[in-house]
Amino acid sequence: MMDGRTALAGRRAGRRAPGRVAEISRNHCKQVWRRPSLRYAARAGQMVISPSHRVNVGWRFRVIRSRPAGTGAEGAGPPRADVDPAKARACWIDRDTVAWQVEPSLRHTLAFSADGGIALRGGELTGDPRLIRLAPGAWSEEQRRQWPHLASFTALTVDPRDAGLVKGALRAQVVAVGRDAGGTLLAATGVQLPGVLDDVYAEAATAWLGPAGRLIPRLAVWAPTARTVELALYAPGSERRRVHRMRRDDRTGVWSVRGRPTWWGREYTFLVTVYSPRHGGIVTNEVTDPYSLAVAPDGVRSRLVDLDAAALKPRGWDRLAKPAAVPQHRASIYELHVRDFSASDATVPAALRGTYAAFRGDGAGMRELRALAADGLTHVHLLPVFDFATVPERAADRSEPACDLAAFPPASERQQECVARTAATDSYNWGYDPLHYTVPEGSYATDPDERTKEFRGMVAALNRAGLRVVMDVVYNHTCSTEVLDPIVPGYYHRLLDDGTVATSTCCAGTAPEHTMMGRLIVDSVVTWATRYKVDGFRFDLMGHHPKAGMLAVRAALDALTLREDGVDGKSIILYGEGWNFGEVACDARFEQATQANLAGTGIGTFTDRLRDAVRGGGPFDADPRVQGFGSGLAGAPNGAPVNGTEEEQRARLAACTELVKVGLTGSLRDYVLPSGRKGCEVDYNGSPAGYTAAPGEAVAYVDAHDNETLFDALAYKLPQWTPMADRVRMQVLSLATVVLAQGTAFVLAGSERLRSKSLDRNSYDSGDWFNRLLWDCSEGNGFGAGLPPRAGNEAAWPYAKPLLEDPGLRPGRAAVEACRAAFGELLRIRTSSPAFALGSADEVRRRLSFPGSAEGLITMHVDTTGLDPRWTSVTVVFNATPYAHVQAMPGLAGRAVSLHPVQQGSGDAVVRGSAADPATGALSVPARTVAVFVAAPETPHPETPHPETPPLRRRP
Ligand SMILES: [Ca+2]
Ligand SMILES: [Ca+2]
Repeated sequence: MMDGRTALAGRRAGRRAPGRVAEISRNHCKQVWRRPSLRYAARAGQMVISPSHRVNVGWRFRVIRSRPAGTGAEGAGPPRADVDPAKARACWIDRDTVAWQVEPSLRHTLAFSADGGIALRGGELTGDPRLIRLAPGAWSEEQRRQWPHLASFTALTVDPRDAGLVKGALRAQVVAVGRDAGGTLLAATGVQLPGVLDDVYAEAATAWLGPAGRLIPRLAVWAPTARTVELALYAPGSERRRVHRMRRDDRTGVWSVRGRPTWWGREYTFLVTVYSPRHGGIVTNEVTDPYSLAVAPDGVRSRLVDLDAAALKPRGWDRLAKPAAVPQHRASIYELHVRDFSASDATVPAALRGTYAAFRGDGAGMRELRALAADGLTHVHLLPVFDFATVPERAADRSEPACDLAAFPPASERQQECVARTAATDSYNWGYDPLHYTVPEGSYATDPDERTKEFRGMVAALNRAGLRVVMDVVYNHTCSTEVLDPIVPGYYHRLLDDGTVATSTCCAGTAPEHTMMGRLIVDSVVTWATRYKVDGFRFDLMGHHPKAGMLAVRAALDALTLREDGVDGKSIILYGEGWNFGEVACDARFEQATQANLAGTGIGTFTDRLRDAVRGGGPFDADPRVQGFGSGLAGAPNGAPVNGTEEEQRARLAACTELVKVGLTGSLRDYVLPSGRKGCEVDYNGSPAGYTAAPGEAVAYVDAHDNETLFDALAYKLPQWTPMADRVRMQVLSLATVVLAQGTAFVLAGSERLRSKSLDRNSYDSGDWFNRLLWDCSEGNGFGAGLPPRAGNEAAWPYAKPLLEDPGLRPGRAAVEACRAAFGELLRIRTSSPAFALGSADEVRRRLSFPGSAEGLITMHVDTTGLDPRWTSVTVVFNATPYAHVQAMPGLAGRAVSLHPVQQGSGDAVVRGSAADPATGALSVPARTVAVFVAAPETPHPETPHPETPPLRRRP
């Protein structure tokens, strides 16, 4: 997930050939290569359940009747290049205007046919269509602003005499036509409709949609282009169904039906009869409800439920007490996958492993989460838990690896071979393949029909553990075009110039810039916030959303109140992937929700800058041994030629050190570093390193679900002979750059215990085995579980094999426990003082400084005068070198400086060896150590605690 390039090489690129994408840059866009990768096993809405049995898993969709009319070039003679009604190169952007790259002097019309009969035969159009006349027009400023990618097209204006035909045309096949004065056909193409639909049916934006009602159920679906929409209501537990007519509202294009109380609990679908460009004719699509609040197993039908029903609520749900709200600049987040959490945990009853219900018990994982909360962790962020396509929802339909995986050697190919055999049908996938945006995933429930109640039980359990809950949401694409598109063909997905669906996100990219897709996102987020009490949202590929859409989400959440809605919407945090690539790059279609564009909004973005500077290199280096600040670049060279000469290494260390400093400020764009450069003037691969307007807009991280875990990255990069104790120290030092940074701190679950995926860089479908999260230290950390899956990792196998075979790289209990303890200390230090949550750019500028340090060291000094009741300053020394250093701090001379009380009580004797000399202010810091020093007021006097200062939290 981690940057434009990561997104590509990571789980998203599907099986397509390499292509080019743009990467963010402030003033220009440069091109970088996309690399193909594998992520989605299930494509095109079909999933192989067994070799002989395929089921539809798309947003339920099948063509019932089809009357193909043969649209497309056919008949005698080669078609002219501009005559191809099967493409859609014209864009009808509002009721008056069509944009088309066409010779303006032609005579233009929109030809439309209610029965979809327009086709090309013998160089002429068939089908006796009706015509809307078009005249050459001019772009208005507003149109240019709204449609920048079309602004070079010819604007054609609908003849006012034909305005009355527009609504009829929108429910028909439409073809844009250009002829010369003699009537010869010179241009013809299909028409993209989203703009005109948003204009003509603008009132739909506030119409009620989806299931509603308490006693009498109502259902409504937006399908403005449909000829008819009917409701198919299924008999309980049966394939028998009754079809009910639905009434169309001509102002909104919404079709609705009032039901009977007996309908509650029943399964339903919509039968949408509509012109489908893809099928070239009128088809009837059976679809699930885009506003589904419940679905049958595997999402094959929607289910009519009232989420207020007692049967869907765990005990105490209505009175659930939330942990205290945490502002984004103080949040610390633990990224967790529902299966990883308990699938390998023997302390959880076998039937509950890998499920939502595992969070309700008292297994090792829950005990650990409570301990982390006590240390200061504030949020658990869950990888996709909305309904996705790639895991069969009934356990009986799944099959798991049949081998004794633990019996194979540590660098064997056998584990990954065995996992691959069942990957398409096992219980595991990250889940970035949305089916139903507003329904919990069913495979995580002990019974898919209990998903709502069990999901809520998980939220309640996490909240009761003192942790708020963030959902990873993936509104930027659907698992295929069989989701949403069959309801309003050509509307919900983003279309490229020729009318094909954009797939830069990996898959069928949605178009949140279209009104009703944008509204669906807002409505879905609000439903999760109010009906499931979710405390935060992480937007996948947020840069593919308009900034305006993200602000609409923020505004909708901000409007939620405890009194009216049961939740305090302002306490809900929002952050995401602000990468800049694909067909939307560089604001090509709208102002994107990218890193730099979101400055000032309070919406956070992941900072790939800090990640790369600490780990070294980037996620796609052909040679994974490139070193960084936290992986040996400072004084522990690994000897790999890829690191360059000693000169080059020193230059890169200086650059990485500067990037880490930018990260520590909360990636502020205007903070002036000791070098004299502002954050935004520091280079990161041609882009500004600093880009936020406030530290809460930065999400600092050194690892996440994408790419190798931090432990695995260090395994590649640290010299192979590095003792395990030193590996732990570099892991802790790397994590400290995140936990002690201004802004949101984000860690992958398990990094506090050296989690390894056996060097797997893309474990989206690597099964439970490679994704194991081991709470029992005696089981190790997952390193040496075999060569990682061939797909996506094979090129790195020559590097991986000798490492996986090396017993020196497999940590024992003491190493895991030491890392976990040190991480807890970092969290407790973070929450011990407002120094680490200054909140605003002004405060950071005023209080935070970087005194000069030796090469390989970063010293961060925070003046907490008047802010912290106990201390007047906090000084952190990150010593990334394998040598002890003395950091001169003349400003601390004569002050009551001491090691932070948490570190004075540390279980790590090395960190306890850090010392301050009060006479000179000199700070002695051992090798590979982060030491934190605090200065007490010179004349101690009683003070009242600052209201914003959280109490020092202690482990239970
Ligand atoms: Ca599912
Ligand atoms: Ca799988």
